[in-house]
Amino acid sequence: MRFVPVGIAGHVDHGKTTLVKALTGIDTDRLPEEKRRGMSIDLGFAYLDYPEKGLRVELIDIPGHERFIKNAIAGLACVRGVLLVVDPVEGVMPETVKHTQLIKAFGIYHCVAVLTKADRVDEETLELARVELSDFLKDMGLRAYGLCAVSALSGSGLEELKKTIGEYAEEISSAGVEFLRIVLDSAFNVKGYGTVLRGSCVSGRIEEGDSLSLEPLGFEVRVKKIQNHGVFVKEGKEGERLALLVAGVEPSQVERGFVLVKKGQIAKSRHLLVEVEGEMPKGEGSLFFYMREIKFKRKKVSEKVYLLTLEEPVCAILGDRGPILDASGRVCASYRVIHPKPTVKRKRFIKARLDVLKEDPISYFLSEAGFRGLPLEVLSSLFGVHINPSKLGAVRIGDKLFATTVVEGLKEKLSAILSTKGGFLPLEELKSSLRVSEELLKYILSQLKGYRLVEGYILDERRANLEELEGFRELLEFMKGSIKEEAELERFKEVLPLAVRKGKVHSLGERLYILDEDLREVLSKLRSLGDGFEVQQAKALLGLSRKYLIPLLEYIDHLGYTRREGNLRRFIK
Ligand SMILES: Nc1nc2c(ncn2[C@@H]2O[C@H](COP(=O)(O)OP(=O)(O)O)[C@@H](O)[C@H]2O)c(=O)[nH]1
Ligand SMILES: [Mg+2]
Repeated sequence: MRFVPVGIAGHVDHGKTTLVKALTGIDTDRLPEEKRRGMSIDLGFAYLDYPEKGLRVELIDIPGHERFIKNAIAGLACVRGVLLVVDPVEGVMPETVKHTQLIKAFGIYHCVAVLTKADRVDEETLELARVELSDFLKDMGLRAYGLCAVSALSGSGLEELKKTIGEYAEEISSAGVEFLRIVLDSAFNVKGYGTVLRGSCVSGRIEEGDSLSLEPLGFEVRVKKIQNHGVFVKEGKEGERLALLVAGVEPSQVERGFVLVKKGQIAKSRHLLVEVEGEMPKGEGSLFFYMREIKFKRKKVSEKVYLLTLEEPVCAILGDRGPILDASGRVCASYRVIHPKPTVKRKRFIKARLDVLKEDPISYFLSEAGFRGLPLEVLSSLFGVHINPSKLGAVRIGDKLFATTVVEGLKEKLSAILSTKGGFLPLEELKSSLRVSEELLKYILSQLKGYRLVEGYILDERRANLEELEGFRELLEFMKGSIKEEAELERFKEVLPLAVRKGKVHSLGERLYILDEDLREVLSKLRSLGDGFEVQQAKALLGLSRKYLIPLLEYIDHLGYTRREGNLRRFIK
């Protein structure tokens, strides 16, 4: 079954709640206060089934009174379509206008228009109202899928409206997002069972037993049972109203607008790059991220683009939209996320690449990541879908992606360095001076002809005598584990001085040599004897003859690690 969430918008008392009841039999004014005042305060949820289409329209009734505008915003945050309800006697009213602006702020540019209370007006009034409403929609840039006149009282027009809603919902495409996001609107405790979280599944799917991450808290919660409108189901999916029995959180810890995601899918971020339509608030501002109002600080990047720092992190993806409110709570603009997780926040960097960001965001993300590379799952997280790396035209090294331009640039830089500095360049040194990862450096080297990596050194095959390089490697291999006499190293006499110069081998004097790593091991063994030691102790520990031991200990003195005090040597560094 497909689920399409449709919101019911319109001015207070224009007949939204009555219409939902007439269509579905469900009374969405369930709070005692709503009953007493005869007015919707919070959101109401009902549904309309179209079994022949395999479709359930999830209806979300919102309060029309201006005092509850924030509940109305929350109600429209997760819908994919709208019924815009107008009373033909009153016509378009202030909340009709505000709700229409809100719908657009959330990126919806269509609706089914409904004139209610048709029993109360004559044909002529109805016709006038029809004209007024359709002009209004045209002015607002909202496409009316249909314009129906109904009476909830007499039932006239209801069948036709139901049919129209079904056809409308059928036309509404999926959000095209694979990763799960369930936006929560309430949480409560059911005696004997535990915490129930209710919300709308914006994208993705879940199954019983899934472990989810409750954001922004970061709590892990486990889904024990799933319901859709009071019926147990094994899985939940896009568009569906869900009640989840969960373990891992108390109802009091959950606030409206918290989001459930799968671990490692949509990462949260405190920063968003957004494109804004309308007037940014002069002073303090807030935005609605789905059902949640969050204050932000801003940095202007260009006429319409802002870098926002949110008071609370959100799990956003590219293309998320919503309204922006000023300090008085008035909706004054709308935003569209053009980068859900900017890592480079310098205005100049962003501004220079705005066109790229808008036209080819992947290129932007790759160039933003630069030498660090972009892990594939981070890239996927920005879009909310599994990205296929083979189609990107980027360079893939391990689990990271690099822009081709970044790799080419580095290649040039490295060639230039190597051609001036020649062979025997330590990889470590290059890694830190270029600030690139070993993986990337090795990849580039493998692309450059004439260079090789031997024992942590980059060797220029054209300049260095290859035999010499081999000898270098063999020397290090040969010396492993023991002190060697010069005579033993006869066949390495060409490369020995180089090895000493590079610090790979130490000359102890007395024509004795030791590998750097072996010397370090000797030092750490000696330290195990405590602050100081006698020659006898060192001899027993290292198992060396005096012929080797004395020059070795004197060399260590010479390096400043130890000082001789009579029979004793003390560590001084
Ligand atoms: N005559 C008539 N009254 C209606 C109709 N629909 C709603 N009403 C009345 O209009 C008032 C407001 O309706 P309600 O559904 O609460 O409006 P909402 O604020 O938009 O949810 C109530 O008194 C309803 O009984 C209708 O089709 N015909
Ligand atoms: Mg109502």
